[in-house]
Amino acid sequence: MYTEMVTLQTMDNIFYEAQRQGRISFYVTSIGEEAINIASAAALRFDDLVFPQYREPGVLLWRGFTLQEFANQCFGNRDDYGKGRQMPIHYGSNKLNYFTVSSTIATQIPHAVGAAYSLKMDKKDACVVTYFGDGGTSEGDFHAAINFAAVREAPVIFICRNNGWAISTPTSDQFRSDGIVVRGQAYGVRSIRVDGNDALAMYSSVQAARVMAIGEQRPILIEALTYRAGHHSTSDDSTKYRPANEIEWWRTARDPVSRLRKWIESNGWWSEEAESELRSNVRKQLLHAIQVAEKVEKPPISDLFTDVYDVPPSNLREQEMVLRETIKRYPQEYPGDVPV
Ligand SMILES: Cc1ncc(C[n+]2csc(CCOP(=O)(O)OP(=O)(O)O)c2C)c(N)n1
Ligand SMILES: [Mg+2]
Repeated sequence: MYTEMVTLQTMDNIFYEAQRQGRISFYVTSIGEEAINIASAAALRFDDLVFPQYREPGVLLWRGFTLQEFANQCFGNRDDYGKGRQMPIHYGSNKLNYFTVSSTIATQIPHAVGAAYSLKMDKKDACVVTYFGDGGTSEGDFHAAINFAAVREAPVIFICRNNGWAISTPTSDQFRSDGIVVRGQAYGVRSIRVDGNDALAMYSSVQAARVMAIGEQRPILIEALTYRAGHHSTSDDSTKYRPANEIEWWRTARDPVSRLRKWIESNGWWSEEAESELRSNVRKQLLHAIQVAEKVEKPPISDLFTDVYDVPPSNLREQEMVLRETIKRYPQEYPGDVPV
């Protein structure tokens, strides 16, 4: 768990820098939420289906998505499973039971509950896990989904990352309830509140939740208390709406990565040398992945028009024709690395 938390932290730093250098268009970090990401993933089984928001790439990392696969998606190259049709960080993997990230807040929650209900009907020994932020619980989708799960007793674990902010909106401007845990209880869903910056607590709460969700065939909510220690995304500067010393305190005194490190060190399982070797290895692998991803050709223009309709309708065919003619007429206005 510790090495994956460090990998996630390093990936965030390197991809964030790559965005700042103009090499990718957008990025979202999970800084401060590494324990929620990795420890929850570690407590699940591979057959459990994951419906993420966007600040949980660590779950995918834990399941074996390679750094090269992350880089391919962020660079939107030919090897990206989404064929470059989504913004960076919208990862997905059929193979790893990880549904593709959808930024439209909370839409994954009803999908997750529906999938959990289908697992129940099929009597599968697995559950569904869905992640969302505190902001996600301000959407109608959250309420409809959790009520459906409660009534139909669907084996789903709702993991809310209460990180205090929905972009620049603090939780005090979103709700007057005592966080999220009471919302689960109000819908008749057993609910746990946990310190999201404590990897061991996170692990044991998700492990217990999984046993209940599958064994008792019912939903359960986990509210993981944390703090979004990075900006919301690369389009945001959070020092405009919150004090820099507050961010600094969470990044240092409350950092979940160094907290777990202290514990493994005190058990004699880790050392300064192991730490620097790990960090330099991961850094090297990431820089290599970025260099490779950058050189891979972009998906062809024709991919823009596939995968929605079995037979493309006439208006779509017309759009493709117009696009191709326009590119031919103004070739200098279009990126040269996209095969036409
Ligand atoms: C339906 C919808 N409304 C608004 C947005 C714009 N938006 C993107 S992220 C976000 C905040 C979400 O906050 P939260 O769920 O707490 O997640 P966090 O970013 O803190 O991890 C908003 C309002 C959106 N993507 N979708
Ligand atoms: Mg939030």
